[in-house]
Amino acid sequence: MILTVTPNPALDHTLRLDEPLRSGVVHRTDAAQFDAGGKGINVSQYLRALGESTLATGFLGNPFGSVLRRQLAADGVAADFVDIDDGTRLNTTVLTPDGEYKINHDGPTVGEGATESLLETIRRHDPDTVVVAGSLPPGVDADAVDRIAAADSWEVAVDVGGDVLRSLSGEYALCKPNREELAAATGERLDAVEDCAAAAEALRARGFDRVVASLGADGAVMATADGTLYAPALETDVVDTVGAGDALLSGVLAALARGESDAVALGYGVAVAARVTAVAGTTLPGFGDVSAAAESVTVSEY
Ligand code: TA6
Repeated sequence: MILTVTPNPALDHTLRLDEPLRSGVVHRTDAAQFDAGGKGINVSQYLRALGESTLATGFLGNPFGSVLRRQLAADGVAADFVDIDDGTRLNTTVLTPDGEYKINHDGPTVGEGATESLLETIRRHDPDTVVVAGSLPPGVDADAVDRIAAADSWEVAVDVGGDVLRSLSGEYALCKPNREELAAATGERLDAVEDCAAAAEALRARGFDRVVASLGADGAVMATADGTLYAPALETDVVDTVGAGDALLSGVLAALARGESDAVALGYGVAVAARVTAVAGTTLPGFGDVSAAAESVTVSEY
């Protein structure tokens, strides 16, 4: 079972406009949706849709926390969150003809003792793998992530900000930075894929068995003890990129959990991500033939 920890969940509000954003103008739209969000929650949503056993936990505060609980229950995603006094945040994405605008709130302050409650919750569910994904809210720092990693024999995968990645000191099965997070974690300027591949290998040497870097339209790389792999992005009509990195991580973890090789896992993750970018927000796409799509991804040694 893959348990996801979302320290800073969000209610994702996605709006679509037919015109560019302009200051001083009241834009109107009827294209708006609300999704339970936050990276770990998205990973559990995708893992469940891919047929993997998963449970979502983290910190939730009302009023939006109850909206997320209702939505996850309606989606059939097993969840067991730790209640906090402050309110869960709202993240907003505005889709316009000239681009995608994302505004992510810092999130609620998480009080003392909440991390211990979270560890008790994780232990109660006895997971094989724990995924800590997304930003850390005020009151939760890299030490808390290291405590989760060291608390038991479960494997830990992380998808956290570059500044947090740089501060981790534990041993991790996998991390999944995007290009910006990889640059922040390594202090390198990263443009070309080969720079990202080298940076992923450098980061791997700092306590991560695998570093999977999501590179958007440039695809993804995976640095492992046996070398670095590259997979190009699958051609798709991109609606928005919300959840793409979470989908890549979900596909890689699902394939590894089934005993697949690193190369097969990377190709599968890229195929899952392509499905997610073809729908708005973190709406669940169809994953029926994603295995066939994954076979069309050419994974090569970098
Ligand atoms: O990757 C998509 C997403 O998880 C959205 O659900 C949105 O809430 C955002 O990313 C949260 O990321 P953050 O880094 O702010 O925790």
